[in-house]
Amino acid sequence: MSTDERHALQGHRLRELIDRLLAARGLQGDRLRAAGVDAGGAVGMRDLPSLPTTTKQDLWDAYPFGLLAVPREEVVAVHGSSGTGGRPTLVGYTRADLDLWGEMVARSLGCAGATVGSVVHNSYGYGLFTGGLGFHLGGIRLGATVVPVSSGMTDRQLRLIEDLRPQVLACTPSYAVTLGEAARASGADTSSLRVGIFGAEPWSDSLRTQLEALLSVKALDVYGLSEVIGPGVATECLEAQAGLHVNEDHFIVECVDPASGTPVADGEPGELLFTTPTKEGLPLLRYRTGDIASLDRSSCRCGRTLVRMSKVLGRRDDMLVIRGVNVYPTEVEAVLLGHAGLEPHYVLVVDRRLPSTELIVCCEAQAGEQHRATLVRELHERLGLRADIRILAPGTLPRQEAGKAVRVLTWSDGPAPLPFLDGVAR
Ligand code: DLL
Repeated sequence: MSTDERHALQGHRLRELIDRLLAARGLQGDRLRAAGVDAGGAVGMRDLPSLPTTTKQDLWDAYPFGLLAVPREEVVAVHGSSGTGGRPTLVGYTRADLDLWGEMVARSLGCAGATVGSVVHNSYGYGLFTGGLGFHLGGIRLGATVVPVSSGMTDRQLRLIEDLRPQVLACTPSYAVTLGEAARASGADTSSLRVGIFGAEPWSDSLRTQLEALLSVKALDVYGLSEVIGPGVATECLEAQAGLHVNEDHFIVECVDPASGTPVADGEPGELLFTTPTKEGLPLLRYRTGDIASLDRSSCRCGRTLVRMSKVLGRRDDMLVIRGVNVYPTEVEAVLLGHAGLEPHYVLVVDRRLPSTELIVCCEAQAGEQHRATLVRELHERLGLRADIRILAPGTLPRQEAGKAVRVLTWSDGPAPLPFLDGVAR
């Protein structure tokens, strides 16, 4: 679709959404009225930046079903995330929402070159989390063969990969490392795999290089969040692997300065906001994701005209402030894993036992000491960061079997968060 055509479609859908929100008489409708909007017809795409926003706090305040725009009986499934900072975030899906979700994830799989008959090994967790069931619906919608293996039990996963010979692996990047290393250790044959669709947590291009080598696949990034729909909001294409195409006919994206909320220029990092004009159960107006990325409207070599978002740098609240230097964990990851000889495992420990915060970077390598001086220099040169580097023997750090990787631990007082740090003095 041309960008002009899509812009017209977005405007039309936005007006319909506003009418639905006003009619539902909930929080979002009230905010629209308070902002002087009492009919969708009066609003165009250019007015979007001045419309009210929605936040995760609004979802928590209205927990569990307060923000629904349809009667509760029309909700046919509930998904969400357990969340780190509070109550679970729950989202109700109508039958039409599930259809839309399936179509969006089918597009993600299409971005990865999957087609009717492709075998998709789906190791995203099944349950409340949207990863497993999202790829399940998407694979079925596409007409692929889904292997609903969910996360964990890595030996069984390898057996299924050997037996069913999937071309597509869908899982978190951290689980892809676990699976790849287990295959390498056991000699399991994963040679049928062509492409991995990895998302649900931030990961760097350095990890991409390592994963592509470990699993002999093209590694693509897929982004999404339960509040918007789950996976299928945006996906990298196989052709360019350069930015994630946002399905903006259904998810209108904006990028704003996280502090002021004003739009940032294309190419500048900012917080992503999504409006979901075609969702029924829990449609959202200008939802503030907290995720930091930039937008790119240049044309892509794959031919898709959809705007691309960069890889997510991190969440607004994940930024580390180490003695005045602001860094996202993915920036540290990019330096560490870009360094030949380091294993794709690391944990950042923010040591807050004294007023001046220190960063302890724990990573793994054979013959570790030879890497220390270069890592110290690269972290300082590229990020301005001075860190205490601990290079450990391979296998020391905890491995990811299920859920999202925990890359950052805080040490405020008491025992060390990782046993090998006991006795580290400040
Ligand atoms: O993580 C949905 C998903 C499942 C996406 C499977 C991709 C694959 P939630 O559990 O609600 O939903 O978590 C959403 O995870 O706001 C981001 O902070 C982060 N996130 C999701 N995908 C990516 C990604 C799913 N590709 C939150 N890169 C989002 C970086 C991501 N962060």
